[in-house]
Amino acid sequence: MPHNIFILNGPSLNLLGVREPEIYGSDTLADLAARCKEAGVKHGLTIDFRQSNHEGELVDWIHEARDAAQAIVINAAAYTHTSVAIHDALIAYEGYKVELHISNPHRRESFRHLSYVASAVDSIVLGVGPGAYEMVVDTLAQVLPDQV
Ligand code: CA2
Repeated sequence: MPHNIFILNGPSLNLLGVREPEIYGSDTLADLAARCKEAGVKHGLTIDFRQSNHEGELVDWIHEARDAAQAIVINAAAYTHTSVAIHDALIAYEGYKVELHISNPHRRESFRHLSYVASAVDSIVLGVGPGAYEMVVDTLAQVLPDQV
């Protein structure tokens, strides 16, 4: 079976490419999903790319990943800075975990400087822009143990 990767996106990321292109770029979330899936095909990884505006739904998906995915990439968006629930769900997930942000929250308002996700993940990618998504898929192809 190929490795499966859940790429989970939090609130308002459905607006990517529609507003604030100076911060988040002009790609839509559908563009990023397509590029991640292409990268997945190249590496023999399956990509399950999702977005929700609801904290509990993100928690449910992290729980689902326990039996369904070898890695989680999560851009929890604003919940990054508020959600103990997402932190706890990630702690309970035993696969490889990556926190991703399109912008660098540390160069922005001080309320973005705290991440409840950071202490629950293996790796963090910040400030690379929208290309971070496919970059992380390429990196996971190297990091995940060889498939049997
Ligand atoms: O840089 C990132 O990826 C963020 O996770 C984006 C979040 C923000 O709350 C984090 O601090 C950093 C915001 C996502 C909202 O996305 C929008 C996209 C286009 C227009 C409006 C919002």
